[in-house]
Amino acid sequence: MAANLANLVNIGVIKRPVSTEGIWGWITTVDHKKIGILYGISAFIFFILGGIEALLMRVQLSSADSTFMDAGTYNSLFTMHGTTMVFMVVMPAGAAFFNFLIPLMIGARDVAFPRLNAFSYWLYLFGALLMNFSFFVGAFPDMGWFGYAPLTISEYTLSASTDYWVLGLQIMGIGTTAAGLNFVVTILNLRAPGMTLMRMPVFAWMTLIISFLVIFAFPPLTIALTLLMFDRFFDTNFFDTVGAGADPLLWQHLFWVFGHPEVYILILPAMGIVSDILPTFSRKPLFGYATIVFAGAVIAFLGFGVWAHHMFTTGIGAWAVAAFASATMAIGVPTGVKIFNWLATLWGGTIQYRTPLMFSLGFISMFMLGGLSGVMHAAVPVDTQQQDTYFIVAHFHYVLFGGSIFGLTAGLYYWFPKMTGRMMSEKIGHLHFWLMFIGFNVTFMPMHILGVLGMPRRIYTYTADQNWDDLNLFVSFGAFIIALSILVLIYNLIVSARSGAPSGMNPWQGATLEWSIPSPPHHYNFAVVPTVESLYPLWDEEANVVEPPELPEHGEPHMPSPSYWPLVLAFAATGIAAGLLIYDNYFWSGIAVMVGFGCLLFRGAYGWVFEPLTAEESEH
Ligand code: HEM
Ligand SMILES: [Cu+2]
Repeated sequence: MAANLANLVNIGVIKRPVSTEGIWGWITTVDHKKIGILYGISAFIFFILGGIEALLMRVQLSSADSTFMDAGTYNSLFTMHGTTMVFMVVMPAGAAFFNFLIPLMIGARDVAFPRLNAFSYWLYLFGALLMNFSFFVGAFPDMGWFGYAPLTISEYTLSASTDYWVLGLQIMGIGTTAAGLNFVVTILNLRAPGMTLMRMPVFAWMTLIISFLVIFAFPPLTIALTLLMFDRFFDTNFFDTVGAGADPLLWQHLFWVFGHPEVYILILPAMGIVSDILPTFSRKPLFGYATIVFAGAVIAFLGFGVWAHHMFTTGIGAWAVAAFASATMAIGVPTGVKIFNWLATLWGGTIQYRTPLMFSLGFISMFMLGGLSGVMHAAVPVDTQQQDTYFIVAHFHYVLFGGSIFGLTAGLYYWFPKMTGRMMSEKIGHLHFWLMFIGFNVTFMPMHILGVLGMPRRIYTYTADQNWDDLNLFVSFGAFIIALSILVLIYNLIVSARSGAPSGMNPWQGATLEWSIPSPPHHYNFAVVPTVESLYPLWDEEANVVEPPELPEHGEPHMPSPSYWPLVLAFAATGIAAGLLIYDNYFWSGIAVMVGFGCLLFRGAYGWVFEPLTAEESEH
């Protein structure tokens, strides 16, 4: 029955593609490694875009009374810079590592739902492109990355800017939620024989925890965005505080119930990466593996109970403030525990200062500073002074850039050989590290002082008599050092991908399963699924060398064929969103576009469901 239907679907329509080569191989891929690389490249391109937005802002702020840009442009730049960095850079960069690594680390051939995985990627890409498309129609979003009410309702938005923001985020959110489900199922069900939960690499643990965070944190955001969509397109009044007397805190609660867990979604991948890198370069097991794992779980759990620390000054009442302040201070404890564990791992180790370790050390030190200023905001009287000043801007860049970006960069240097089969240059890597480390601190350290001097965040200019100009010039200079460091990274990536020294299977003498197979891995990952007996399987082997096992007699393992449907579905979903944008100005055209793409969506879902597991042409 199913086979007949499948044949029906394939008659004369699109057949399940076979080839994994060339550009179509990438577009139709369902291979987790390729999807991971697609995520990585896309995130990197958006990183450059978000970086350019930051540089433009820093040019504007480098002197008092600057007229380089007007206030409206500045609003758009900080909004899109923040939104881009959070949703289009750090999250997908984390996803790049989950995708590439998780099946390799747990000894699986792919994720549980390979087509769903491709679907998540395309939704991310199309959602991000849709939001950025607003630039070309003069409607770049401009109400801040957390979109506070009532700034987002139609009366206070001159153009469709907020529409693009809402719809773009909504599309990306569907993809992220699907990815969260995919990775929970993958990690719980596809581990190799013998790999108990407590034998998983820490990165796999953090991925599992993040996936749960995504599943529970995204629904409040989805709800908030849906209500806002109703306000904007169908004239409801959920967030109209001025005209209709709506509660201004409704949006803030919904957003931060999502938003605080979100910051852990942004930092836990880096914590996982660093926890797996430190043992390799200190040549000893991670200190307190179980503690690090449980601390991660506790952070995630408590992370749902601290959201109102973003709302201390909104008048939520003394008891609420006290409870959220205490919960926020409590969350510092498991975080501190992790830092001690990392330091204890290094203690007494045979330390090799290779580039991945340098970035890991940068991560630990900078993230710690960001964590400390975070605990300062947990003290309510202090926060009341610091709220909306540059002290906050300094704080979150220490955790997001000093933490997430440094940790992710460590991962890039560490696993680049596995992805490409080539080593990255150590010399250029060290140069990159020192430029970025110095540039980062020159940029963001003085922002603490500017904040204490009273400089508010999100202002596009200031007068000379405030005496903020010297420090601001210094800060902007630092931003260009960071930009230089990124150019060095790009150079290193290109040169190393072309002509880096061949890496072999296990260039760093790593201990986890991904290092037991060729670099880059075969499309089926493992010729024979390994059996795992400890947390560091490769360190159990004599003399640290492992041969990839021979292929079994029946030849290469079967892998699912590529598919068009994930792309088609994601494209249709984005098309419907575009229809909604058109509907606002051209009612019937908008309806027509939505119906058209709705049909495509239906067709895509149908094709997806009845697609055979492997293409007819592929040999069985
Ligand atoms: C190239 C280095 C970077 C520079 C020079 C930079 C600079 C800035 C500046 C000037 C602002 C606006 C401050 C204001 O007017 O209030 C800002 C805001 C922000 N940045 Fe960055 N940034 C950088 C990297 C990052 C990274 C890597 C992330 C996150 C991963 C990030 C996340 C944010 C967020 C969330 C905001 C707040 C936006 C808002 O207020 O709505 N930034 N940054
Ligand atoms: Cu928070």
